[in-house]
Amino acid sequence: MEPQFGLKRPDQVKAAPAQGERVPPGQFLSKKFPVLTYGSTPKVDLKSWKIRVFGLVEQEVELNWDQFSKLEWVRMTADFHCVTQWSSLDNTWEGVTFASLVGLAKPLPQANFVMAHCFGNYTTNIPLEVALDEGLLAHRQNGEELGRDHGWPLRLIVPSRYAWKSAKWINGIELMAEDSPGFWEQRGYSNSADPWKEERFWPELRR
Ligand SMILES: Nc1nc2c(c(=O)[nH]1)N[C@H]1C(S)=C(S)[C@@H](COP(=O)(O)O)O[C@H]1N2
Ligand SMILES: [Mo]
Repeated sequence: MEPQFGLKRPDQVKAAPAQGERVPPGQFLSKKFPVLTYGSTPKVDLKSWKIRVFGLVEQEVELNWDQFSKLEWVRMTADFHCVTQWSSLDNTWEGVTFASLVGLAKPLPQANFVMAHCFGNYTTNIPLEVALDEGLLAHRQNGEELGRDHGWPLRLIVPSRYAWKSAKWINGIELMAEDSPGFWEQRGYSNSADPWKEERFWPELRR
């Protein structure tokens, strides 16, 4: 008989990574990938879809889906941590790196922060360095196109931050000199949002 529930013999669990190494403090592992959206899922049409890189750039860039899909595509595997305490490990995302799209616009030296803009008017802010280092504009997750509720056709993925920084239905990338809070950041969520430091709310404002 198989042991009930998660009980496993020690030799069966040995190969699994220690949970503490993969799951940040206060988070629980989820096998599912729940939908977390403030408001409703925007209706997006690929025929009229555009993404714009603007603000502190040498040259504003606007691409339609056809042009975007001709950029270099890459694959990245990363964990996903929602501030509501679920974490989903080892998601494979496919798309274009933030760095290759934003590179086309040539950021000016004064650009230090990014505001991601979305269909439906959600926004979130990220340091430019972080976005350039790890940001991916993803169209596919685990081998399939994103579901409509998960940001189709394009979402940002920023693995090192709580998932509200991973803007769904992204359609604009604004480069800014000064930091400025996005939707949840204006409503008391942490600006830096590092799950390993449990930066859930806004201690940085109280300091
Ligand atoms: N445009 C937009 N992006 C968003 C959100 C949102 O409400 N609107 N929610 C954020 C939050 S809080 C999380 S946890 C993730 C959830 O992504 P999922 O719905 O694909 O699981 O998307 C983030 N990106
Ligand atoms: Mo979230």
